[in-house]
Amino acid sequence: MPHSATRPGICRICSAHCGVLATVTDGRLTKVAGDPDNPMFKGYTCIKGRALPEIHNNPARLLHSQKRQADGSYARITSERAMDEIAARLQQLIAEHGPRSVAMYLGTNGLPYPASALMGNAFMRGIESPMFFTANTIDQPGKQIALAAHGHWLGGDIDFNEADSWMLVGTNPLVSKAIGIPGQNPSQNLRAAIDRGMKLIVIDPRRSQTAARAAIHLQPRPGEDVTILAGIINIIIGEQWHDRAFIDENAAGFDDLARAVVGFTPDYVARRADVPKAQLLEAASVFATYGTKRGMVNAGTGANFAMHGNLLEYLCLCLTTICGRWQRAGERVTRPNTLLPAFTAKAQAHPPYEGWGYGERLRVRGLTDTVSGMPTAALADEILLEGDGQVRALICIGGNPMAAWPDQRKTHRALESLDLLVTLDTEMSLTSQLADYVIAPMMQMETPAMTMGSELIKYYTSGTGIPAAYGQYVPRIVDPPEDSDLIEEWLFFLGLARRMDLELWFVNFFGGGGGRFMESPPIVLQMNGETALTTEDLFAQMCATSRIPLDEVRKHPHGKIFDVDVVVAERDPDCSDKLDVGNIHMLAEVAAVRAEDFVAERSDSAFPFRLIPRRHQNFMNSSGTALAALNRGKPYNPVYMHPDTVNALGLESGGSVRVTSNHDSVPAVLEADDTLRRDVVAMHHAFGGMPAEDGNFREHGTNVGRLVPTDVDYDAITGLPRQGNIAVAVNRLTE
Ligand SMILES: Nc1nc2c(c(=O)[nH]1)N[C@H]1C(S)=C(S)[C@@H](COP(=O)(O)OP(=O)(O)OC[C@H]3O[C@@H](n4cnc5c(=O)[nH]c(N)nc54)[C@H](O)[C@@H]3O)O[C@H]1N2
Ligand SMILES: Nc1nc2c(c(=O)[nH]1)N[C@H]1C(S)=C(S)[C@@H](COP(=O)(O)OP(=O)(O)OC[C@H]3O[C@@H](n4cnc5c(=O)[nH]c(N)nc54)[C@H](O)[C@@H]3O)O[C@H]1N2
Ligand code: SF4
Ligand SMILES: [Mo]
Repeated sequence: MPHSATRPGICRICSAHCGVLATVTDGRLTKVAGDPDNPMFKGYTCIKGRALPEIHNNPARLLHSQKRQADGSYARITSERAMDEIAARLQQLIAEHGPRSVAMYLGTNGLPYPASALMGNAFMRGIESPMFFTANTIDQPGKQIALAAHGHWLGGDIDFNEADSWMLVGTNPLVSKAIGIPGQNPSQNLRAAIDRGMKLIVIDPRRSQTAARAAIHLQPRPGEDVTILAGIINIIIGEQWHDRAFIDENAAGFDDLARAVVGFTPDYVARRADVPKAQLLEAASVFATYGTKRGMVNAGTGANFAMHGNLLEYLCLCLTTICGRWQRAGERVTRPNTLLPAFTAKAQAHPPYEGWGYGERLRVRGLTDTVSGMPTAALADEILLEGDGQVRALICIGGNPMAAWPDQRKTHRALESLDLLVTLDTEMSLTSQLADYVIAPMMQMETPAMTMGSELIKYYTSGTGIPAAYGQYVPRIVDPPEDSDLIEEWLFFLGLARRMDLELWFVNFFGGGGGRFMESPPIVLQMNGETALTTEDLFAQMCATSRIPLDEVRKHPHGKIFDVDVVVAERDPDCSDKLDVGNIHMLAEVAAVRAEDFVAERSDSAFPFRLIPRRHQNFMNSSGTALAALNRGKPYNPVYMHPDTVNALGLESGGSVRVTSNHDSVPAVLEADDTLRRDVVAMHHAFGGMPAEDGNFREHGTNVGRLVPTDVDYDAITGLPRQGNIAVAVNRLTE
């Protein structure tokens, strides 16, 4: 008789952190399903979470760490031996070239393992290298830049579940679970909101799954979100729909903002963004005046990638602030923290602070450290550029630069030129195929888990993070496969630190990624010398100041929404702090956008289409694309195009095309999709093989990063290159 047991678990593939039920049969994970007894998720999961058994038991999964041999092949190495060799090599590099020669990159799979990100970051502090990078600066770094320029509202966000209107700009939360609509079953959250009477406004060049359910869907040209938001702010101020009392008490710079947007008249915006003027006016009116006037505005990757991401995020905050859309004194605190510390929410501003231009200077493009972290799009240059400070070793945790970084050819050259590349990855990813060592880690259900990481998402911007005092902790659910040698990632860094005689100390959760602002002081962990630490010990320390003690959360294996009844306090009587809606850098950029010759910018007939990003329901970036359970026989990412355009070009859906930008060109499979504007094409990123393997695009898809240069159109503060609204041509593939 097979022995089977089902227990609660937490899927951490994405930031929703769904509470699930995991079945282990004879030592193998055999089923993951929704947990009807979880009070937050009520049985909800998505296809990715349900594929966790296939993900764990994937035949391509690494069960042993790998070392590259002289002939380029890989052979097993024990994790102990790998740590010995890597520690010795790092020590040598640091002795010869200084600590800056060692860099670390933390990718999206840092999220499932909070101890890993923490220890990786502590390791970098231990060797005194400033070169700690995360995926954040090729994602939406404008969120932290904008918050630094605008300040934070200490009363926190309005609850989506109580709002009457909401505006989403270039985000598709029904798929991404990431922005705007709470990711804990977003479809259900949206249905409940619409049933209650909420009017959702979506700005997206594509009729996304979310846009299809909106009361108002503006379907503009891509890259015009700043134009549209400036236009909406201008309409609201012109109609006197802003919240004068809130602004007088809490915001500075209103008159400057009003002057800056005055040129964005409805006629101008309608013409430039190619949206009906009446619809633009309606969007402004619904957002500002409908119902009880509750609701916020959030932007996602689509809008952030099209240039002016910092300003875009700043205007989202300005629109929210001038309409007074923050939680007020006496109202319930929307995200009160559970495993994070308790804090006092107050109806007042935390003033703006320095967000960029400080700390470590990169040797390229005048970039520096920022509140959003170090500019990852410049890391390949830092590896390739010879001279003092050159990066010679890279440790890559749960990320896939070869799939996800801009300019794949440059990334390839950079990674190949390193003296030492170490990846921590569950498979021989595209990046791992270039590594000297690939460390095989335990995954998801083989490690204890908690929901603190999902709570932390609230610091990325408004609109995300768990909207209740919810928490869950689960111990390890399944043992690692027999005969495997897998290591928890944080123990790898501890192992290196011990060998290198480093003292480790912790100051924050995610280093640069989440910005510098937290309501409560960062947690400082204690390392007790040689004493054996477990993940549970580390979690206990991370939770030492939790609002709800970890021991209490642990008593509720299916997760619990705790009875935390906290309201926003009155502002301090002596508080004179203000939010800033008139930041001079941001308003100068508004003027620069207004001065752009948008007609000339689009008149290059060699590149008649705009390529935009979109997420795939079944994959988390590059993870899972090769798994049959997720790709269902379609392991590639097509280039989606409106059927009328397909016909006009004389092409066929399913045929092969070449997509060309001013930087490079890639082959792809064409797929008709009538949700798009006729002048736009869309692709999922993080697919494709090595640059030399283009011919196999039907097997592994197409790398979008190949079309993206890092040094042509890029953000001067964060280095974020134009990863959306890319001018392209699409032609029949001839060779
Ligand atoms: N053109 C273009 N470029 C983009 C984007 C875009 O939309 N368009 N999006 C950007 C964004 S938002 C982001 S966040 C980045 C993503 O950039 P990355 O985070 O660098 O890329 P991922 O594909 O998420 O990398 C995930 C890696 O983790 C591995 N992995 C899977 N499970 C585990 C695990 O349990 N443990 C460990 N250690 N590893 C695991 C996978 O095999 C894979 O190699 O890409 C950015 N780049
Ligand atoms: N299933 C799944 N979930 C994921 C991920 C995944 O790969 N798969 N990735 C995770 C990661 S790393 C991140 S950062 C988040 C991202 O989360 P989101 O930002 O919500 O990403 P998308 O779902 O791609 O939604 C972006 C939307 O922007 C639209 N868009 C494109 N260009 C423009 C433009 O110029 N202007 C406007 N207004 N809209 C535009 C696209 O059509 C698309 O509908 O998702 C996370 N969740
Ligand atoms: S929504 Fe995210 S956390 Fe939930 S099951 Fe899907 S991938 Fe996992
Ligand atoms: Mo991301």
